[in-house]
Amino acid sequence: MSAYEKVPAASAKFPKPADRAFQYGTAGFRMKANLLDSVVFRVGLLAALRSRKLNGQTIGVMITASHNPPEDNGVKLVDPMGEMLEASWEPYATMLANAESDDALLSTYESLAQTLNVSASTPARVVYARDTRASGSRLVAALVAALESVDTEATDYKLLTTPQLHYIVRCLNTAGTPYAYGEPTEKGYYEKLAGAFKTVMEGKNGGTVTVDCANGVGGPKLRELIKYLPSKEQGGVDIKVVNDDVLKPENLNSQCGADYVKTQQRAPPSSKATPLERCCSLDGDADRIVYYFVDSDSKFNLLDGDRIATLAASFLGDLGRASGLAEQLKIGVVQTAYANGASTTYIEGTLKLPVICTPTGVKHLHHAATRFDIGVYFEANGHGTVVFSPAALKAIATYEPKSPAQQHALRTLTALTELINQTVGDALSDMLLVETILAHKGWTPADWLGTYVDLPNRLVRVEVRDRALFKAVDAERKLESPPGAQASIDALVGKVRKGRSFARASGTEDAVRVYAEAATRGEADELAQKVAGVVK
Ligand code: 16G
Ligand code: ZN
Repeated sequence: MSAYEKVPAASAKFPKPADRAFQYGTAGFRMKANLLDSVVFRVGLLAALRSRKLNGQTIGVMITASHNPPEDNGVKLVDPMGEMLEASWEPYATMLANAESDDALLSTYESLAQTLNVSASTPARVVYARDTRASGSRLVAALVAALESVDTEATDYKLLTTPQLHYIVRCLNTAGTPYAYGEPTEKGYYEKLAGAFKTVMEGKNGGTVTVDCANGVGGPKLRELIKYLPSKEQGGVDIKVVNDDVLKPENLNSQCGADYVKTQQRAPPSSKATPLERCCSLDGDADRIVYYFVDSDSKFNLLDGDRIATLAASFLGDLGRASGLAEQLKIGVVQTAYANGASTTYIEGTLKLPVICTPTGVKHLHHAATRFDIGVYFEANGHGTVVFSPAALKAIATYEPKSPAQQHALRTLTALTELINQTVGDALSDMLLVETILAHKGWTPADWLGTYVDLPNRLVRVEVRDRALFKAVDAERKLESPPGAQASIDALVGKVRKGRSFARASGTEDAVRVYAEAATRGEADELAQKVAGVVK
């Protein structure tokens, strides 16, 4: 008799839509919510299997579709240290999701358990949460049915931002160890961030910031966080919360949020910000953030992930030197090919820090960032954070400061290791980081923007017959196939000043994306159009 004999009957309530092929992509499964019940059920089975494989360590399941429209939803797994699911397990998720019948699902599951040498008698522990989408609670029911069918200890954390769930998973798995990450509760998250923020803001004057919450889960969670933060009078920041309506699900990500602002290159139409007022936008699950302001000539200025990365790297570099730890803390920055070339030049030339380029997707950047003592990683779209290596944490914790100035810098550095959510990019934590740095540097957003001048750039989405034909190499900066395409792109790039361009198949949509930058707007636009012509 199978240890998993309850699976087929449970699965029968969440039948797989016929003629559908599912794939665990860059950020899990994501699609129209009405197609997702069977997928969530099967992801639940996989979460239990992964927990058993890892000796009962807690695995997280997040139900969200991030910046996608309200009728979509998605599901992704969180590994024990709060990272994304290990890539070698993604194909198992895909296999389970595509099993055509309840019995096929059982046999796929059993053979996976056998191949992976997973014993059904090992405990399985799973925690889960969801964003504010209307379909979330229905999908949670599918998840719970799966977890019950394979005897899993499960805890419902209800509504959370994606990074809050990542935080909780890490806390649960490190409790009682020397690497304990914090209290595994939502309150613990707020207390950790707020405590660190109070310390880093001591003696500084915070500014005022308007936060667009994309009408998603970030809204209520930011309002909660604010209760723990010092007020502006107490040396904190004045945070104005807008677009935090979660009662009308259709408003989610609609005409607002980080993705809208980044792709439209404009403030949400609802924005009432006056010139030079500092604003930022979160995405629907609050793991992305971009800043922006309108200047006195009504020009819109975006401070995206590249800008946050350069700001953070510059500040951490200052603190490394001021604390006397510069030698022991090798700082590096991780970007993707989408990073503006001017940001890369600024990091290497002005900040004198190394830059690594990786393929798109948080897991690639995160992994590369762990190669530095302090790894700063951001995608241009606002996904990112800073990770500190165990050696860096130890150096920071044990260094004996030689002067009051060193002591002060060390105290700030220590608090930053607590303020920054090191598990994954976290819009709320990133916002407090940016506010801290601006307060320390005494900068306005215009000062921040003035550190370097972005190269004009253009992003084009190209519909192609078969995007699988497009194979990128060299961190997606070059096309290996179709044959000849790269040579044509190189020839076009060579004709414009400061030209750079690449084409890559999207991991989330059926399209190829073309990015181009050049010395002038006209040249960037023309280069993008011509390269789009090559891939069409
Ligand atoms: C996913 C990734 C995001 C990336 C985007 C690229 C995560 C959590 N999310 O949303 O980082 O920027 O895909 O989409 O890794 P694309 O492949 O369609 O350009
Ligand atoms: Zn997101």
